[in-house]
Amino acid sequence: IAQPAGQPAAAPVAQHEHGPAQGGAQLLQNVFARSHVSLNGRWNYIIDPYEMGYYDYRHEPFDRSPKGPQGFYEDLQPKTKNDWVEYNFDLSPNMKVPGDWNSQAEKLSLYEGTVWLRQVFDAQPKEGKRYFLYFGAVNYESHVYLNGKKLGTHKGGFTPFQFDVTGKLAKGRNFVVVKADNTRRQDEIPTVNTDWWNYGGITRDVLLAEVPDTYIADYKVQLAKGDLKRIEGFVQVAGAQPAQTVTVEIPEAQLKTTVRTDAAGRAAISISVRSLRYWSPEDPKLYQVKIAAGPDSVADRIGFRTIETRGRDILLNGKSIFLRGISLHDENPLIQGRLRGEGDMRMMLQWAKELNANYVRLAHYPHSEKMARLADEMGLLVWAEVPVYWTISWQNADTFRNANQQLTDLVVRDRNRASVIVWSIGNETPVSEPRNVFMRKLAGTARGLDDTRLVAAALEVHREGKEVVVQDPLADALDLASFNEYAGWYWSNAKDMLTYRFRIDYDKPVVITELGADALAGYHADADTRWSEEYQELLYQNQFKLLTAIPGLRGMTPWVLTDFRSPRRQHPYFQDFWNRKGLVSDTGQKKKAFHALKAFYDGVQQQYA
Ligand code: GCB
Repeated sequence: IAQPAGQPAAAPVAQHEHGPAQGGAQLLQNVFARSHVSLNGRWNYIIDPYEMGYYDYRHEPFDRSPKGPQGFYEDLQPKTKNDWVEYNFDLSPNMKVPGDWNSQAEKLSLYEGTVWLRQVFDAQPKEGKRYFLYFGAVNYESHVYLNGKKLGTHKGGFTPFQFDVTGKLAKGRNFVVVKADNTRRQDEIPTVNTDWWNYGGITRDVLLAEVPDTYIADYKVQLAKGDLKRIEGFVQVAGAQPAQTVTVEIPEAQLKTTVRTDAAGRAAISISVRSLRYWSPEDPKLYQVKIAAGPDSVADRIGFRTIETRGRDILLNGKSIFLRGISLHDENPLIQGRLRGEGDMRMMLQWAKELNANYVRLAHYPHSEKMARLADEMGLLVWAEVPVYWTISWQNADTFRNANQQLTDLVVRDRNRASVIVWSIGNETPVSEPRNVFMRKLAGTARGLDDTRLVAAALEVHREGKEVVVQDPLADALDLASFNEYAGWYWSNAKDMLTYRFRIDYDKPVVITELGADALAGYHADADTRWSEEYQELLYQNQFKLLTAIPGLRGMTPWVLTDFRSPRRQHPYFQDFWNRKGLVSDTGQKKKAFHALKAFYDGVQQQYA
């Protein structure tokens, strides 16, 4: 949730289609295509476990009242030999942005708390232009200051936010200071307990974007739900004169429409389609889409496809498909840390391609916008998720607002991506009435913002004797019967699991969101021995036997593409802070189960060809 400085913490729940008026500023659609300067690079940083750069000795924040110059955001330099200043960014170490801090300094590897980061940059602001300071993601809570003045705060480690800095930039030298705090808290999203590394810092791009004073703030250009013959959506103009004539053009498809926005800057668009090459994993065709309004124009690359369910089928462009998927985290197994850029992302998606996957689950939080764009280009369908994971504070209204905002920001950011077919509102959340209410409202938000995709969640199973049962009151609000099941690992074992069978009483496509087993790459034993590659391989083979007996099975994303770091994984030999359920190890070695899954997917592909 982005809050401007000096505003109350509770923002209204945003349900309207063109995105919320965020605390900071409404997100600019497709920011990377705008005129901008990158603020990526080396940022000086100060580790501040006691937050002494934020609070005075009475624990009052410096930035709430004129208390004097001790807040680190002022970036002070002593002017005389007598000046008292107890910090110094220039003399402090630096780290790469984007980049999590844990992987950049030994001291920070297990750190959870506040780090201050500062970047100095040059600007030449022009009259008649608007400027936005954009952050792709900062984990978790950030306070942002420009030239010593607070711009606002933001919560949520994986969604973008921005501040309108028009009129706040100096000609010449400027400095931006970010207080990033990755402390885990029960009432936040995610909560204290997760099975992944709590990487802190500015983990995605930072840039300063320039747009005309009247500008295209947002748009959606997609096929209408279930209609291969109509492109629908909207354009939202903002700034000085929001009432504008807008054109949306797809030159290669010879499509064009001109509409007038209303006083609030909004225009619905509807274009009938003669012929299009529809986007699919086999043919990930992207068209250049040009949008112009008054002094502004922006171009995007957009694919067109429909996605629906009918009974137990998932229809892509009207044809039944099977989701040959794999789950992945936003983490590089080879070089510690979050994925740093397109090269890292391509490596991950290339491994998925080598599995003969047509689908990825980007777990358990929004991955980078670049990842979704890469999936568009490489032809991979995407399940996108928010970190509503395990034991959230279901009854806390602020917690809900936060989850709802993170979901909103994800949907607004990615709703032009053909690859994204599922909005996931959470993972393994324990059934209770407050949870059902919370999650149903999230499902409503996703549908309200985008009615052209599926809404789902990774549910859980329980066992009744030898039956594995999927029964969740939330299922009615979802498009898929999608669930995690760890047959052979957290219950039963790789052999005896075959004595179970599934009972799923929903007339919906069944998609297994997780299954898996830990294996230490290179550890070979018989298939009865846990942690061995042979055990993991047998478990996969027996999973295929169990799962193909489910009539509605239409896809799966086993857990997980690569080994990943987790503080919960304590076995000193087999784990050592690694979750070893990867099909690819932390040295890039493919385990036996990788090949088993690929062989299975090759067979499935034949059936669905
Ligand atoms: C799960 C979670 C996932 C864990 C995985 C595991 O059910 O959704 O985040 O990492 O199990 O390995 O236990």
